[in-house]
Amino acid sequence: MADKDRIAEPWGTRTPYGPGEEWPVRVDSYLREGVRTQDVDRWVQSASILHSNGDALDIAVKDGRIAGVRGRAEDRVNHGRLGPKDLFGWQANSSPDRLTKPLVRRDGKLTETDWDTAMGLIVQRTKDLLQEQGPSAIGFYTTGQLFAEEYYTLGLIAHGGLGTSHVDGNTRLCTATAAEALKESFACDGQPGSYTDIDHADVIALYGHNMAETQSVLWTRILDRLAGPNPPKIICVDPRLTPVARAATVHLAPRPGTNVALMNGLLHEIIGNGWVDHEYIRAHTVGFDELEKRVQDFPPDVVAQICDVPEALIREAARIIGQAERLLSTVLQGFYQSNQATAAAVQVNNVNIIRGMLGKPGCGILQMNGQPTAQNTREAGADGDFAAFRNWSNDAHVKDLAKVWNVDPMEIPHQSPPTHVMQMMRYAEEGTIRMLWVSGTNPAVSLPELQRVRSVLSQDRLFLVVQDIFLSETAQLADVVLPAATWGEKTGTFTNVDRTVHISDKAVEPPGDAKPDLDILLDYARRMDLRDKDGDPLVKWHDPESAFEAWKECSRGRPCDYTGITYGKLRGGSGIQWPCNEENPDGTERIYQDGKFWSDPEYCESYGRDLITGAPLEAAEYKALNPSGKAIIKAAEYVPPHELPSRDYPLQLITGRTLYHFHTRTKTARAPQLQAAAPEVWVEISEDDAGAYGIIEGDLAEVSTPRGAVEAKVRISGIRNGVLFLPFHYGYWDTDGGHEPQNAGRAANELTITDWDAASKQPIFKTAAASIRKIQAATGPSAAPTNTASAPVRPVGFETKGTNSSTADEAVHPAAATATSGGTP
Ligand SMILES: Nc1nc2c(c(=O)[nH]1)N[C@H]1C(S)=C(S)[C@@H](COP(=O)(O)OP(=O)(O)OC[C@H]3O[C@@H](n4cnc5c(=O)[nH]c(N)nc54)[C@H](O)[C@@H]3O)O[C@H]1N2
Ligand SMILES: Nc1nc2c(c(=O)[nH]1)N[C@H]1C(S)=C(S)[C@@H](COP(=O)(O)OP(=O)(O)OC[C@H]3O[C@@H](n4cnc5c(=O)[nH]c(N)nc54)[C@H](O)[C@@H]3O)O[C@H]1N2
Ligand SMILES: [Mo]
Repeated sequence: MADKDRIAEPWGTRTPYGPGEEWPVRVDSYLREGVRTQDVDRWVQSASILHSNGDALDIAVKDGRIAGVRGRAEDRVNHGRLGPKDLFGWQANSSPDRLTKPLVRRDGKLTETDWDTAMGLIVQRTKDLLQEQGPSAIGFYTTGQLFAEEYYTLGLIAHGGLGTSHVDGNTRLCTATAAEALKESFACDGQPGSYTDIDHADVIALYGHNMAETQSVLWTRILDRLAGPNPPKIICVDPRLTPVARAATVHLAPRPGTNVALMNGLLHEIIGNGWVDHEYIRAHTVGFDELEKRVQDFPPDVVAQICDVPEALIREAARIIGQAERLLSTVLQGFYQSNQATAAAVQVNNVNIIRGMLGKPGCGILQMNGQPTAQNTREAGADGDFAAFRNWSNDAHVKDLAKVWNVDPMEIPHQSPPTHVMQMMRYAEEGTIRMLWVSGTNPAVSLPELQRVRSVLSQDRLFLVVQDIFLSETAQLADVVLPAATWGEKTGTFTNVDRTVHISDKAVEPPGDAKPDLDILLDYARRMDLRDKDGDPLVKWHDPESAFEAWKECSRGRPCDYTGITYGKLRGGSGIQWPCNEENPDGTERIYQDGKFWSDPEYCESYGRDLITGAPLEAAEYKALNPSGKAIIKAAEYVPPHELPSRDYPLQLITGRTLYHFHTRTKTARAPQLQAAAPEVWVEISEDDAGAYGIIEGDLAEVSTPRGAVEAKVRISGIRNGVLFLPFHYGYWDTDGGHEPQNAGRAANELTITDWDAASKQPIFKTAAASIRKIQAATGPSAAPTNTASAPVRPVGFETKGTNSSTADEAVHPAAATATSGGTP
């Protein structure tokens, strides 16, 4: 056992390994001060819920309270490792300001009440609205942070019970483009890559993905390859000098919003140099000719102009990608939340497709998820998708689901496309959505253009229900607040990016009267007396395991087939990758082997869309395009961002994350080690721009866009010229318990625009025109972390490190290959 300050060293000790070898085991653990391993009463199996990686861990329980966590050596995902959020984030569970009782608004004030009163109000309002207006009056806005069982129940209640199509998740802000890009290229959601591809790849390209900070354990796997023999080459596409960029063989730092131009440039070189697998293209794909034509307009010199990236670097990156023997590509928010999100993400798929690099060790695509359970929101249909990747536009699929649910197909709303959250906000603004039930998300901080969002959510005529574990910024605007039990206090399953399903067991009792989200939904269905077509209760399950069994039946025969998984099988060993069924009883490491896809017109989840207009393809159009189930190569033209720099707003603003915080910080700000590492908002600017604006490190600056202004201390970082970066974690809540309205002036989303990608409907959080001006001279450096993308270009007099209480244990098992690599197909 060794001690490590995991705030100063987020990735811990290197355990180098070579291509094709097993990633060594290193078990990380952290116990609350004063608790020793031998004091722990029991360990309860779970996985991390503070990102999409699915780090498996056990929860230590001491005297009925959570006392710490320890990574699971036997799990295929992390081989025992944990990141800083995994190690310290659980402390939020026992925060004294957890919600413990339902609240209802009386005379303008939120007042404690009992469950009967709170649920009675919600049920009465639902019934009144159904009578007055019908299901279109009611909307549900959920999350990527509950469990599969909960989403499946919510999807059934909303779609099959009430019959509303206003159902979406914050996954719209998060992974809508991941799902859409997979639907465009493979006609179905489902991740072609596996984390084990990192063990085999000779080139790993990360597009708009700061993996080092956002899936820190996955990055540890890459760091260990980089420290071993025959390391892979890394390509990084990001306007900031992130830890990924620092480790890269080639770092391309394009102008924000120019991803499609850059991708077309790379494809131009790859195709022009003949680095393509023509045999694979001919046998397994449609659409190559169109791509070849389209990218002709994007030679490196033209792309260099558009993206403001050196021409030689474009050629060099293309050569490395084009000559890779085993290419792993990953994509995240730098593409998904930027201009032309889906079109850009699809071009990454195209690179792997035309190189024939799919379904083989080291050859994968990870269209990443962000949130821990976002995959399940999509699978279960709680984001407007159709359950188990069924196709909304295929009547046979609607009938099939109606059979599973025992309802009339006509009762499942499928005539109009599901409403995405930005549209739901519009309907609420116009007054046609009159009840909105928000669970597990904090839109008053995370949606774009917050001034507008606050005014929509605080209207008198909107009945707002918020189901959360804290009195979040959003909960403060609610008419009814429902206290939820969370991770560690309830049982359920969830699925990470690479299709690995984990179980998370209940370790401790929730505080006060808080209830698991599943129980809240089951209670609502019962009180609403929702029935199937035989007059039996619509929701036929009563606890997590019976919900899981029902979900398995729904998934039978679909790509995300869970029928071979049981709670029993998930306990004790490693997580299991779907599809897992009779054919693949141990799960499936890689899908799309031998050029076989789920894109047959009768089977596929989606017929796809026009990448520029977002218009959906008709069944007949799709059949003509792809009659026999191949991969679809879709070209895209480059269209500049809608909001370009101007005289008043000469810079570009992008927003995103830091390693130490999770989203709106409701959990990480309550973990002292994490909060101390990134205590307040900052803005990143390049050294050249700082000079031009007469700004130095630590100055208080005002950042403005046409929507509003934010005040933040300046960090002079390695960000490219012309671009400003704001972390979006800081809302108007403060760790001292105060809710300071003046803090509204520090939330990045005061500045972001109401605009979204035409195909995925994902909001554009990463391209806005902005200006900056100094408003107060520095008294010291900004508090931004120094060991992440916000690292200063010159020393600022302090370095991010932890205290005694940030020391975690590391047990490296060098040759102890106890880890399993997941199922073989
Ligand atoms: N520490 C931490 N980890 C997390 C989370 C968290 O809040 N904190 N959240 C989780 C969730 S839900 C998500 S979705 C993921 C997100 O994970 P990431 O996508 O890795 O994180 P972001 O910081 O949002 O954005 C990634 C990068 O996009 C770059 N970027 C901005 N605009 C552009 C552009 O136009 N082009 C290109 N190429 N790059 C651009 C930014 O500089 C940034 O470094 O992280 C997950 N993990
Ligand atoms: N400007 C800008 N905005 C962004 C982004 C960006 O990069 N830039 N990224 C976007 C992305 S990718 C995402 S994912 C979103 C995230 O945005 P949000 O979803 O708003 O962020 P969180 O803070 O995770 O909110 C989750 C809420 O659920 C509560 N909660 C936690 N666990 C439970 C539980 O078990 N049950 C219930 N009922 N509640 C629970 C938490 O207390 C919290 O209030 O933000 C988006 N907004
Ligand atoms: Mo996300």
